[in-house]
Amino acid sequence: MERILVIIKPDGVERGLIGEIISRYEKKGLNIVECKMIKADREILEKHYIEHKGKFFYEDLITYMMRGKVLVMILEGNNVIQLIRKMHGSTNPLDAEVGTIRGDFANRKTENIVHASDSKESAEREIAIWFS
Ligand code: FUP
Repeated sequence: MERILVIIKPDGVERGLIGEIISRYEKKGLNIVECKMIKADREILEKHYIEHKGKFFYEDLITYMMRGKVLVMILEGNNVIQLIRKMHGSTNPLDAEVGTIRGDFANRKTENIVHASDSKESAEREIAIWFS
């Protein structure tokens, strides 16, 4: 059984999109097996976004992720990583297809509503960070 870490980012929470997003996962038949709402601190975000450290958008990304609460979830199921990433759409909202979460609700790259692990390895790494 495959697992994935999903985060509804501060803009998703602020804009009242939690219900809409979770409803999409449920309608798709995906299983939420863990869920918590927290205000992430710099330490956890630095671990989470280690691959982006030093990039031009890194500081803006960390500041944005700390500005409000996030909803962190683990979902489980067959091919759940591919399914969720398809439902979220491309990182850049200009490329995200209408019908995807980012395609429907995001209009800029940094504030793009949701995060999802991109591989089995990153899912296990991220789950260990957020649910240790
Ligand atoms: P994703 O896997 O779609 O979450 O995207 P990445 O891991 O490539 O990027 C992580 C986050 O960094 C994105 F959600 C938004 C932010 N980012 C920018 O702000 N600018 C960029 O050019 C690339 C990523």
